[in-house]
Amino acid sequence: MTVHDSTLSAPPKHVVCTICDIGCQLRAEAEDGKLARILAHENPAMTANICFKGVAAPEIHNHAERLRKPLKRVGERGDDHWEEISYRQAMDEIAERLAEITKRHGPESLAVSTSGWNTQVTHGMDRRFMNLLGSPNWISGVALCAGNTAAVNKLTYGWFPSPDFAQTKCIVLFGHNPKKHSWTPIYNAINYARSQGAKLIVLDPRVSDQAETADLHLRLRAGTDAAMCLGWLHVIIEEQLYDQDFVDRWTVGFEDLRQRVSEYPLERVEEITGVDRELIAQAARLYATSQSAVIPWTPITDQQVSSTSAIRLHSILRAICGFLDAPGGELLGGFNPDYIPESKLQLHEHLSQEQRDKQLGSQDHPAFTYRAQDLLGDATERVWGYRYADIVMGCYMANPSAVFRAMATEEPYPVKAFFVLGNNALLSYPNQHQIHRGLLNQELIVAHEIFMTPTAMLADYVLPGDVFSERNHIADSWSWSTRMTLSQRIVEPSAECSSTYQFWRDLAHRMGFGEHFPWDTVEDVLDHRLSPSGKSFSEFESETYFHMPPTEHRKYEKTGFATPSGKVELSSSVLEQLGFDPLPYYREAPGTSAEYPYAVFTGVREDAFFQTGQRNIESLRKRSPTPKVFLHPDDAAREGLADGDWLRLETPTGQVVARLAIHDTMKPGHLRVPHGWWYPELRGEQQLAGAFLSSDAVLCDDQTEMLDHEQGVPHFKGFPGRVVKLSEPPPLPQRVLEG
Ligand SMILES: Nc1nc2c(c(=O)[nH]1)N[C@H]1C(S)=C(S)[C@@H](COP(=O)(O)OP(=O)(O)OC[C@H]3O[C@@H](n4cnc5c(=O)[nH]c(N)nc54)[C@H](O)[C@@H]3O)O[C@H]1N2
Ligand SMILES: Nc1nc2c(c(=O)[nH]1)N[C@H]1C(S)=C(S)[C@@H](COP(=O)(O)OP(=O)(O)OC[C@H]3O[C@@H](n4cnc5c(=O)[nH]c(N)nc54)[C@H](O)[C@@H]3O)O[C@H]1N2
Ligand code: SF4
Ligand SMILES: [Mo]
Repeated sequence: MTVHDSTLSAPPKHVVCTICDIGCQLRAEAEDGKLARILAHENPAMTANICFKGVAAPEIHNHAERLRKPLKRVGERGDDHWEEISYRQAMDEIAERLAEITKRHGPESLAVSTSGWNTQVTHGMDRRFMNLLGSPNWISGVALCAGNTAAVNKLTYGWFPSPDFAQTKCIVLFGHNPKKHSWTPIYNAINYARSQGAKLIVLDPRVSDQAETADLHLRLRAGTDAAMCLGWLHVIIEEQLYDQDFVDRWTVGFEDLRQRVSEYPLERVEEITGVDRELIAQAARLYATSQSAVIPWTPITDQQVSSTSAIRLHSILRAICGFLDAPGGELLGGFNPDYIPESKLQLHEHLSQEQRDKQLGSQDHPAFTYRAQDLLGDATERVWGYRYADIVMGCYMANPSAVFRAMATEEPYPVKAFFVLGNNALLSYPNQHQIHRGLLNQELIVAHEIFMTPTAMLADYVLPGDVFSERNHIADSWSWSTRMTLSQRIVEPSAECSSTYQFWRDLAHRMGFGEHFPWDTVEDVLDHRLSPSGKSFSEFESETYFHMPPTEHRKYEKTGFATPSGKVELSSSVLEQLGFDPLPYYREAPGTSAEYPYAVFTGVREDAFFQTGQRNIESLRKRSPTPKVFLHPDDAAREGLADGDWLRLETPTGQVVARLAIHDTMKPGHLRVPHGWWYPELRGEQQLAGAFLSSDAVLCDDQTEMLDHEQGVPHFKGFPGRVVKLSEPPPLPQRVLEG
């Protein structure tokens, strides 16, 4: 269990917020053994503002509904009836049942699903456990967000860069819309860059907050980002706006790329994207001729049928315009030499080739699985010193849709044990009904959670997790940056709570590989991870809250790039070897029709919540009491709908209810759906607390034509749908309807 410290003190300590996965550096104060207040950091660069959710951390951490005791299911799966048991009993039983299931069905019959921030505080121990056991079937929300971007970036230049906002002269946002209460540090960084004269180009179907003040706004049709990038390249190559010297010395495949790009003249790109060709050319010129420029990571291109091409096209733009590892451009940081990365701790080398070959989805959609990423192993070792570079934990994943299919159908083999940690899996991937069938077909489900979620309600065991105010940590953004930031425990966790680290460690000891988990506590792991720096965690925490080695630019001049050719692969040798088109292209997703006339995009975060969370936090729920679907006034008028009406949104895959919000910022013909809605207050009244009523995951399909070929990620940006006015209110209690 967690080591208890009797000297917990009241003065503010440094924390890294993990309510969302951006990890703001803040300070926090405790009173009477409870988190009392979140305070701004003393470093002026980090004090600009704190988001609603961060401020609400005390309400979240001290909430009456926080899980505090391990629960064991009684009755049918999903009935939500429990008995409280001890942590020790829960772990003993889980270990025994897992051993029995994996003996019967093989180690690959265990799948694990987790997510961004919670993964980071696990120190890679989940993968370590699975690699020792022999299961390759690890999935995560990062398959749809940043993790997959990291894996696909590696195909082109062997790393996942981070933008140098502080010095940049041009920022390009492909849909990404950081706001004061959403992705707050990036919002601050953009504001700072703009105060220093940086130009802003926004590509977004609607007038987003960032679009409102942008220098150029391109209102493209949803899902057409790859075509837009091909149009930009057309201009940049034709007008010779690229960095000829870099292209000659450091790239392979430029002539093939030129050929491919010639298939996308601006007339064609205008037709696909709906954006005026002159505006496309103007934006491409502004980007390419800026002294420095960044295309920050965006989830928008992580979730389209042409995702791999779109992500690669961002990489290619960065490279040929000379912005890679350059001041104000995109920094290829590499591993922080003072901190052992998760990539090393995960022990991927322990997983046999036979088990790697069983990784679900890797045959059809290999890009972020072992099958593709292993082809980069030699180059990664040569340039970055480690064979595995699991940046953002997105580089050796199974395919989520393939895992849920195997759970539901037992094809190509049975997956019968499912562990879900810090992830509300039922609502967090496409095709929610298939996920549900998969969960119902399990012999063992373990959820590690801080609140009872619809996914946890389907578990056999629910283990209470700790939160950031209760754990020590050093965050390094999953090796995405070289920053090391301190997070200090300021209050004691409940006695029966565990960290995700502790969970894997304790399970490993029960399953016979305790020797590979020699660290008793999180602090012991932190000491180990810090060993290259010669410091212990307590020394680090007493000396600093932040450490970052000096930035060194254009390191590739000494080492080459971590790709098989050592160059930037404009034409990807890895994709070619796997039988895919080595060059980027645009593919149109199944489109709108008379029956389903709108292009639906999901996502667009709500300020009050992180993803599927916090609907039970009163101060936050007040800000957004009900789910809202957004529509342009002309479309609403044609449908005979008024602002605030309850409606049903239908797609060929499923339907949800929500209230209508009419906004002239919407692009006509498009429907915007929020992510992650369920109703904690309906627990006990509706199946799984209304998990199927308003969740975007029931709307999104994951049949082959709706998936990106190379990665198998779903198309969340522009799938066909329609709205239906409800003749009577949806099956929700009055208090929700009035919300
Ligand atoms: N259908 C659909 N799916 C999506 C998306 C979408 O728009 N639509 N978005 C995708 C994106 S961009 C992302 S980033 C992912 C996000 O996926 P997740 O990061 O899994 O997001 P959440 O839904 O917030 O689930 C996190 C869960 O962790 C719990 N939790 C919070 N803190 C802790 C902790 O400290 N310890 C433990 N053990 N648990 C904790 C919360 O209660 C919550 O239930 O989802 C992806 N999936
Ligand atoms: N408050 C709050 N903040 C959050 C989160 C949260 O849940 N709540 N989640 C965090 C996470 S994990 C993520 S991934 C980020 C996501 O946050 P963002 O990166 O900002 O992404 P979204 O909010 O999904 O959508 C951003 C914009 O993309 C536009 N868009 C929709 N479809 C397309 C398309 O096909 N192409 C283009 N170019 N644009 C399109 C939308 O109109 C919208 O304005 O937010 C993070 N910050
Ligand atoms: S943006 Fe808000 S919720 Fe996310 S880490 Fe920062 S303070 Fe926490
Ligand atoms: Mo995300």
